[in-house]
Amino acid sequence: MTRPYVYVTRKLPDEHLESLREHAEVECWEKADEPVPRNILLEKAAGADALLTMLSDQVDTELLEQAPNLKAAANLAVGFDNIDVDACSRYGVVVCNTPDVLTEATADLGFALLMASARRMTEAEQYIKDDKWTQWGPYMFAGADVYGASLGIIGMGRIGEAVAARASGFRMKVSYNTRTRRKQAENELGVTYQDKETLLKESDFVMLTAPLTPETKHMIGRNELALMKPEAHLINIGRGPLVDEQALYEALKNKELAGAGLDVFEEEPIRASHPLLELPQVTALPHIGSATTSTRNEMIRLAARNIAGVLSGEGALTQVNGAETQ
Ligand code: 8YV
Repeated sequence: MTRPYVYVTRKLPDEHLESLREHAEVECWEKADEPVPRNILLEKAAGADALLTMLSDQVDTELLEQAPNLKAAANLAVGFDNIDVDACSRYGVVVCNTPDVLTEATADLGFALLMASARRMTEAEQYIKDDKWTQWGPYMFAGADVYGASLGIIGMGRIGEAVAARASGFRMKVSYNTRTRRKQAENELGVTYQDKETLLKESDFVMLTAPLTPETKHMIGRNELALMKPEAHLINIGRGPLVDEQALYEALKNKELAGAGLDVFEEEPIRASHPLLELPQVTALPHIGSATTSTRNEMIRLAARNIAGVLSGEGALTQVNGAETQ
């Protein structure tokens, strides 16, 4: 019997793909830092039993139609908005993600962005690099307090909870808003449920950790930003399209909001000419929420084990779509 064939859409370290090689022939796209071109992805998918994909790869009907043997698409991310999950279910393709292993690293980065935005760290560092630090003034780069401030988390999943746990060490007053109320988090973390409007009005910091769905797209637009305090900061570690960037740009430019810490953007990657980058009160990162070496290693291992599980018939560890695909 021929061994299954798995296509991996980035060059990933061999040692983390071992569990996969036990079950399949594995081929990786030759580059670690550049996405596989769409035509090559389609060509490889046509002969593949499984794909190990990144957020930059679209797994859609066009691909599924041309991939008759495909049994699994394992995304190297907890989010899977690049994958048409319903279509995968219809085509009998198991969709997997990498939850849990990236929770703490992503929450760390969210908190780092919050601190950086509050204390104007990017702006202050640029001041030194531009060789402007020739004097001192009592309000030079005066920012916002983090300790004791209020934090509103929108999207209280695993990452939201991990952010709340960090915030408790800073004695922050944490509220949250999410589709379904999380009583356990309320009891364990001392967080309070608030409707979105109240949360936006009352929070010194608003952190977005929600996934991107048709319902969450532009959940923060002109009206929502107008509810926020002018001294407040918006932190986004979820997905760029949660925020209407044009509205955010205007709110920041008009000083209706103090700052924004953004790890994600509406269309990634952004270029240096992106309008938000001209604003000193924006701290921007290139979507590196889960980028610690050990977390990335774990994510790759989990994605590989998921595919191995599907191919061996044992089942995936972290499957996104329903049991009907098995
Ligand atoms: C990804 C992410 O790791 O997990 C997610 O959903 O956005 C990041 O943690 C990164 O985009 C690589 O796919």
